[in-house]
Amino acid sequence: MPADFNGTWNLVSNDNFEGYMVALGIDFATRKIAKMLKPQKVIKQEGDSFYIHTTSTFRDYTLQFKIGEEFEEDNKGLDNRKCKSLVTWENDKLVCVQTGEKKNRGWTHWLEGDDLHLELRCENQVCRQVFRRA
Ligand code: ECB
Repeated sequence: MPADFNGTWNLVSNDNFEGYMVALGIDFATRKIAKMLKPQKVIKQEGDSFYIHTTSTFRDYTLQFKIGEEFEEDNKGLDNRKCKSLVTWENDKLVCVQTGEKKNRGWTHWLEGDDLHLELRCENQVCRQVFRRA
């Protein structure tokens, strides 16, 4: 049985989001707003199909994918760069590699008790977010 990420999750901590956004080239004004946000994630997982909806008072982002199937990601409303994304299981972690203009770009999700962890990577920056079950 793979890990079950289904549910609604609220951000409780966000370490080095600033560094991650700088690495993505997000402008100062947008970063100032973005780092105040407390996004919520709704995750729907059915077999190998995932729907991850990240919402905030400023911008929303929706991602749908199947494990092991590469897809084009547009990062609309984020940095707006296109990349090729591939999500796979590494034990109970969900690992996404985002191949494109930015080196070492990707993210990893895993569960720890009632918490959902998300590590966001770009170039030499790592942002660590923790979400708690709503
Ligand atoms: C959508 C809420 C955050 C909106 C931030 C707005 C502007 C900042 C621009 C770029 C920063 C880059 C990423 C924002 C961080 C989180 C958004 C979703 C990250 C993501 O790809 O999550 C994955 C894994 O849950 C699903 O897409």
